[in-house]
Amino acid sequence: MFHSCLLREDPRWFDTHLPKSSKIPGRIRSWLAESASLTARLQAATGGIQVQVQKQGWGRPFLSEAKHLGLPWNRLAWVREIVLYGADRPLLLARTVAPQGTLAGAGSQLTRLGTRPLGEILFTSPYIRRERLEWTHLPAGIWKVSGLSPLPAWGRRALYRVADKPLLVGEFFMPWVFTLGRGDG
Ligand code: VNL
Repeated sequence: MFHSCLLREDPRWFDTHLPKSSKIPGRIRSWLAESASLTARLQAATGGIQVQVQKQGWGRPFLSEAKHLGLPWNRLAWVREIVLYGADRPLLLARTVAPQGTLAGAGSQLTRLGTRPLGEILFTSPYIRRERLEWTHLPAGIWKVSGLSPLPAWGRRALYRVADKPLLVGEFFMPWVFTLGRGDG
């Protein structure tokens, strides 16, 4: 079984406190560091978003994901991968990985999301909080999905707790997102 329908390999993540993070331009940082809902921000900037689910079900975490989630390297986890469209363009790709134990109780909503954006749960549930945040700059050509920008892409990965159980959400931006809301999008 392969790891991802979106990515050819595990991205290289770096800590947001590293010196190189401070060199990222402000208009990009503002998205990478956003602490409120990206769903809501993209919705507001484009007037309407649609979630296209690429994969949802049991899958293989990348090694760095298994480590973050405290899973043995070969343990399957629940994986959701989506492409988010707005204004007729792909805007964001997201990969969510949850160990089986996270899907019990409050986390069981995750498996019933369908095409509703994950943000609807993440930012409305009192049981969910964000912990660690990391960033990445993906090389061109890492995508398995067609119709995306061929340029290198910025991304972020956040570890959340759902009723104290871990959930990892990686989000990758198409470059035109950084021009949204400036009148030249
Ligand atoms: C999802 C994940 C949607 C991360 C998102 O924005 C996001 C999803 C709409 O899996 O539905 O930022």
